[in-house]
Amino acid sequence: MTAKNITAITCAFLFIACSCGKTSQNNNTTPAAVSYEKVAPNFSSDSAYAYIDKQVSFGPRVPNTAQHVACGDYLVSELKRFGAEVTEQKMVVAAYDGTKLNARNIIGTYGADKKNRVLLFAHWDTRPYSDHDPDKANYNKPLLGANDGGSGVGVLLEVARVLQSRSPEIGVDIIFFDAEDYGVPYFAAQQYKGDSGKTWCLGSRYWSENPHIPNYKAKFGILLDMVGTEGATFYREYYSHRYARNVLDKVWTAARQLGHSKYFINKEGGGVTDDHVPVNEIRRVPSIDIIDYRLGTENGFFHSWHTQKDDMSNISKETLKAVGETVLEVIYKEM
Ligand code: AHN
Ligand code: ZN
Repeated sequence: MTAKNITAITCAFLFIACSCGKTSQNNNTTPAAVSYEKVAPNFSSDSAYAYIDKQVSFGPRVPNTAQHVACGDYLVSELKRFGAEVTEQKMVVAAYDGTKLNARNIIGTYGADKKNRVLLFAHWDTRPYSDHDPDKANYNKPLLGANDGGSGVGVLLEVARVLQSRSPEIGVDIIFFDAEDYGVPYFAAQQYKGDSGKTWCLGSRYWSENPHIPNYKAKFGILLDMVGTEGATFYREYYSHRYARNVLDKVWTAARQLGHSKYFINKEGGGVTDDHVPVNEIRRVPSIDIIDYRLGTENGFFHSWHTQKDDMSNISKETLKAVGETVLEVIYKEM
């Protein structure tokens, strides 16, 4: 290689490195251009909030309980009410400790005949353990999951309502995955170390291996997980970056244009074992995780994560709106 070539490559590299740094700085500090005109219909955060409240009113939604069945039925009826074609995928999956979980993925389809599709997903089950509660006596208690289990579904139900009001160009599939949050409890981690990552996300893993439509494909996917608390911060999560960098760019750009850069931070975050991992690795739909990640906290998540306090008092309509508007904008711009 000639010296000139090396210089050219070095310059190109420096240019890329510098422009990346500059872009991320701008995205965090520049307010949305005043001239930006939203293309999507309005997202009602009051409605999204009400759908979360309703889920929480059933109590914890742990597989193999009556509350779980009742809430699942409610989600099916809501998707139908909003005009989706609904598929229920019932399955039995084995938890880390051998418990057989009666689980159900709930799928709502819009524009079934359209080839270009986007997949939106969230988990709807709640954790049987409050294993990060400050009080040890609560470790074996199930939690309400307003944020963890309720919020992503609440936002997507409101997205469903909007989809019915005006069809976007592309087809949309909304999947509520079950049995995401039955992973090895923190207090038993010693016993089960090794493949503990595979004990989470059982519903999405099942669907990725057995999609409701043979060989199901979508252009891209967006997972919403813990999207409801005040002061939520969404970083560019590691697996999302690895498998679906352009989707991160698309979503973070829409958020910036809408003035939501306070929530959508244009910086890399850590990796989270979540439902987008099997969807990326098994189903091969390039998917990102919009997940509230807190830098500098002990476990990386919001203060009530996996505690008895994950209740409605944490849910902020402003945060729901930022997420819902951003997702809708991406959907209505897609061809
Ligand atoms: C783990 O803690 C391994 N994954 C986080 C995924 C999760 C749990 N999302 C909600 N609850
Ligand atoms: Zn959880």
